[in-house]
Amino acid sequence: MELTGAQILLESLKKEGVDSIFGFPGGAVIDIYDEIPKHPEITHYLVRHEQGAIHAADGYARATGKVGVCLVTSGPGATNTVTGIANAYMDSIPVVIFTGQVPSSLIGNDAFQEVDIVGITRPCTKHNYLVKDVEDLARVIKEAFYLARTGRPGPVLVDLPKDVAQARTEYRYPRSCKLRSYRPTVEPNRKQLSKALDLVRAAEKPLFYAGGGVISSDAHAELTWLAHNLRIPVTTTLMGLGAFPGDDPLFLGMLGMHGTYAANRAVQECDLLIAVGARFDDRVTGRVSSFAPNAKVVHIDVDPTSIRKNVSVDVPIVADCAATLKALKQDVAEGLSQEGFVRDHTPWLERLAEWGQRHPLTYNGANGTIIKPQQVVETLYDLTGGNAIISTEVGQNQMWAAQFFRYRRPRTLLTSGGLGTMGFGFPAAIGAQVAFPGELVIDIAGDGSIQMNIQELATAVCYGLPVKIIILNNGYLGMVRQWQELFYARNYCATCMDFAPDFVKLAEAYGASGFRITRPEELRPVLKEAIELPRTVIVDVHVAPEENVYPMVPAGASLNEMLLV
Ligand SMILES: Cc1ncc(C[n+]2csc(CCOP(=O)(O)OP(=O)(O)O)c2C)c(N)n1
Repeated sequence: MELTGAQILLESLKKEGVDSIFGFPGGAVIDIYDEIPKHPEITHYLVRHEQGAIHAADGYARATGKVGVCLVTSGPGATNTVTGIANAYMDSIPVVIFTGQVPSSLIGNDAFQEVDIVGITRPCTKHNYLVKDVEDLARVIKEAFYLARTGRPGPVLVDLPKDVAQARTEYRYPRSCKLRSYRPTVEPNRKQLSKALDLVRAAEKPLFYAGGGVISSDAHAELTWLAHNLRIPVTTTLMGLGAFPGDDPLFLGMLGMHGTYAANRAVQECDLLIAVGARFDDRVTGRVSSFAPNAKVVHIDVDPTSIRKNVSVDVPIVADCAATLKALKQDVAEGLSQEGFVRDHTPWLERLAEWGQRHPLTYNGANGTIIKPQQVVETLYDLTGGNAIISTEVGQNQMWAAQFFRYRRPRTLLTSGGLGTMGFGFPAAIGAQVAFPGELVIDIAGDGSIQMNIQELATAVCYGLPVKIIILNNGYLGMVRQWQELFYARNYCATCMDFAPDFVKLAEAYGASGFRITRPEELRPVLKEAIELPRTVIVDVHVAPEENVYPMVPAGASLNEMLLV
């Protein structure tokens, strides 16, 4: 049967198992919107700004492991998604973005709402397409989903001119993709694997350094098994939180700029660093020349270009993290029956425990009149027992959410790691809540960041999504203020948010519920009430204005040059 491009799109989404689309309409996509109501198996969520749509699709993908889908119109609709596309790209999140385009005959004519979105997003998509012929559409959609979810996942954009959406052709959805130049390596090379195993067996002070790749490849169970059976401690990146149980005695906490003392010391002292699905970015390494100075480095990553990009590696393994750790697990399981298969790591583990006890994550406690932001996160952890999906904005709120909440399961922390996008957390929480209506989803926010996509309150309320926004309101763009305090002689230029809306009234104006907390004794009961309320809620918590995030490795310093509380 012949279908239009718009019908082909919807049919293909159905074939891909898509149940939710986050989008915003316009002239160039009106034919597609005309089809959506005919597909009750797909729910379209109308956001209030296209940046909200892409972050919601991204949050949906992070929380589920499935591909998130976003649909916007041409021109400003498309450009409004660019930050979110770059955000997904930096964190390797699978999303497919459909953008409308002006009719083919007008492309390049300076037409109304025309923009070269394929050109604009070339550096921040894994791949992108301009569909010129309706005959290509089904194949392109198949490829887009395949590319987004395989290898190193990432965003793929499909630009659809209006005439292509209207044109008709015979519909047949391809069963598989034939992409000659794209063949991600999944299985590890046996020789490299056995070299890595030799290093593991010889190491006295080994350390796992796990990144977001462990989560995206579903390798957490293997990582946990290996760490437990080999007695190797684990540190993770921000993106890797949840890849290993946050309450496990072998877990050292996050490493890097705001990492724990024990994790950073461990990196500097270890004799073997096994990096899994991590990319050695500068927030993790500090000064690269003095990063892990005593360690042999094994690097497991599906993306060959990320290996040796920032640090030198002794044993590179280009493969899927889960496949590699599975293979390693098999070898280790056979070996463990032999006496002395690996060295005894007890002295190393004792040393790490001592470091952890000497400098735990801490803060100068509340004095009875002022609420500490860390205390808010701790209380949330306590009240939820850790059973929540947490998203964050960017800044101090993000670091405290990383440090003081423990993530026991993968996909329970949704945070903008690579791009550091203020305004990400709330729409991402919406995406996660759409995917998991029964779960508690909390956005830990700053008073600055939350104002960047606050309009999505309408989306949350309209679809009955009971997302909780907990604002750590310090009256500042806190993280920048912290840098100004520490490194720019307290010149607080443009970081004081001396005007903020009344967040309680704002919540109410949108039909959500609002609470304000100003005294420590209110913290627990009000947070509890807010969590239990089955509605969209904002809690505006007034916290110590000039609290800093510690430990802190100053930019460009080495990981053992930490500022402590
Ligand atoms: C879109 C965007 N603009 C600017 C920045 C730079 N930046 C990083 S943290 C930060 C302050 C965030 O303030 P707030 O949301 O109030 O959180 P806090 O640090 O106080 O917890 C800024 C401005 C950013 N990360 N993203």
